[in-house]
Amino acid sequence: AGLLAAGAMLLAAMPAEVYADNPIVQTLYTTDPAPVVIGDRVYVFTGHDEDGASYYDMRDWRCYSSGDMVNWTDHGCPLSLKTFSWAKSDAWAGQVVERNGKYYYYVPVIANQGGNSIGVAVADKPEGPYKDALGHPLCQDYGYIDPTVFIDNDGQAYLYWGNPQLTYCKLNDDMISIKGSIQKVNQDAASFGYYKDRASSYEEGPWFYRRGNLYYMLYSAGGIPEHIAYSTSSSPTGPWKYRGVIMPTEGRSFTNHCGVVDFKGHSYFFYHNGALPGGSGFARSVAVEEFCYNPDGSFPTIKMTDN
Ligand code: FUB
Repeated sequence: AGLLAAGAMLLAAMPAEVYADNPIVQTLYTTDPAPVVIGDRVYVFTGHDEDGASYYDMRDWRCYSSGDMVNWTDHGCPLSLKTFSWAKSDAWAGQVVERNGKYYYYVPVIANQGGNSIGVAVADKPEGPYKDALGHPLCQDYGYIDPTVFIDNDGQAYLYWGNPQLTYCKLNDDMISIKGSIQKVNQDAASFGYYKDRASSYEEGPWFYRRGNLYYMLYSAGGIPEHIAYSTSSSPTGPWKYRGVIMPTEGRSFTNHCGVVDFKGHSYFFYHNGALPGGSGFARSVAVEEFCYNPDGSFPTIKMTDN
């Protein structure tokens, strides 16, 4: 594997003082980070904006890992549109989860015949290569993008996704079939906030996980430009309660997209912006900030690095 694809990130001894050489990948434009801890490393799966694009031009996904949040290994391209014979474009925001020694990668794409679709690919190693697990979409409908996956303590896996309608299903233990029916989430203001003239601030990019007995739904919010907000629930399927803004709108990308992970006793918030030279809403870069949860489990406000 290539060594140090990304800029070095220096973590200071004092937890409050973090000096990050963001963006963490400085060799190409990366988007939509999905971090996951596997063994003693954190892997970050990303999208990839092609150079020189004036609209979304995204054909493959990328994988990076680190054992210390300082030195990053570039694992290259674990998955691309070519993995799915039935897909033609829009390799957007995906996420990987491990189950029983296999790695499942859920991604949104546009099918050859048109239509937002979620595909699932499987590999024996986190960095792939991944193979299409089904030979067809797991599910398909208007706005079916940005899947986030989480396996609860009782072994039940959940998949959430959607723009502008947050939607979810349970997965069977095989991780490649849907258990029961697909459900739409209630998105009133008490659940997902109110922003300007929008009925709900929820837009896209959900990131679903559990911490203690609290379930978190982080998401891109507020339309264009986006900020990151969150809601919590005592149940994996809601009802959700709006908890506020985590990362305000900033930077040169009109989208943002987050992923959160705890790694070696620290909490990290991954996101994207347009901070590399030439950066824009279609030339984005993944960055990370260390943070501490407040004692009640709420998030602090996190400021992005946009230098
Ligand atoms: O990267 C393409 C799309 O932009 C993602 O699916 C959204 O979350 C937004 O980041």
